[in-house]
Amino acid sequence: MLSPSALKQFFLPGELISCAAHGNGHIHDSYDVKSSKGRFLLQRFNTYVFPHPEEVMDNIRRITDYLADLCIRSGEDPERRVLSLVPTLSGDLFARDERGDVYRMYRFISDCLNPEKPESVEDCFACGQAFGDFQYRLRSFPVQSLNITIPDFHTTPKRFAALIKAADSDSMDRVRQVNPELRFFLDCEADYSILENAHKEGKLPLRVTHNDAKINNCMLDASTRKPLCLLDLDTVMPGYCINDFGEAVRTGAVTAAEDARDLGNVELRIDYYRAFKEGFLSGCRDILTDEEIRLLPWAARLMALENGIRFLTDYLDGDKYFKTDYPEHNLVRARTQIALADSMEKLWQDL
Ligand code: GN1
Ligand code: MG
Repeated sequence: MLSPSALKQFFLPGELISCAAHGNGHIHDSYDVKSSKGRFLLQRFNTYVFPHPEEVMDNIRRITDYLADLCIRSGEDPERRVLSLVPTLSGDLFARDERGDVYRMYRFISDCLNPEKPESVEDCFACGQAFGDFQYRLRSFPVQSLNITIPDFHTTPKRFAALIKAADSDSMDRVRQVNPELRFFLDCEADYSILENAHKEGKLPLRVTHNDAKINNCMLDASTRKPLCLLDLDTVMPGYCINDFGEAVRTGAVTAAEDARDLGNVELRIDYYRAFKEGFLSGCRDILTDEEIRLLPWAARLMALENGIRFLTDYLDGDKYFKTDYPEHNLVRARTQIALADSMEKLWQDL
């Protein structure tokens, strides 16, 4: 529930017209705020997932300032190309209400869309290019200066260890329902360290990584469907940039929704995969190493496996992390990721 005092704390231009629930993210609660002077996104920030909002907001402020500055210097419109925060009346980047809940506000970008599913290979190319271009633009940003807002966010072996721990404690008495899924993730264990090992061998650099590169976090221009800007910068941290490619593929190059129940329909679309890859490589220009390019299919497979592991872990823990619409929602999501990882394995030679 949105607290009435939250909105009043922000520097909202114009008179308030309406405020309504918005979007389908798994983490924050979002509200579409309309005023006589424009449209804004108010979010109640999930402090269970991000215990240090000031660090998240500090990363976002520094990244958006840096990107906006690049736009100004190259003659692009920063208001359309970069997310922008609306400060509070006291000039802060987030507010707390009387319950201690945290809120922050963004300006809506006009005449654009963020697809839940691509409509064409051109959409896939555009989204891949947007995530690649993010890499390119931030290639000289001091990556080590970013706050680590969720440690080991994409360290897949640690995600797997958390699953085993949740299964061992079995606090909700759910393990007996998920034996085939646990078996599947146990059988894949050898794969989880592939990116970690490449990093330890010095072949996979840490870069400024978006880390939540779902296709619906990519804004396209509504008329040209060309890339405009990336949304949801909460998890921008040092990481392996190919995970952004992998996450875009996991959410965009697939025939079914993330929580589809009919697993027969869950497949990787190879034409979409190729378009994401071409787009990502073109956006990155020449900055990727040979090893990064070689590991692109692995990143896609690992993002499917890792998200499946995280959904199953949360199911065993009692659905504390991801928002759910019904009791087995996280289990259904985990099964979809297993089906997708399976489909990738069948298509491995083509990837
Ligand atoms: C969460 O809320 P959303 O949809 O942006 C999650 C991602 C997962 C995704 C699965 C901070 O993202 O890591 O991949 O759900 N974000 C966080 O759909 O955990
Ligand atoms: Mg998110």
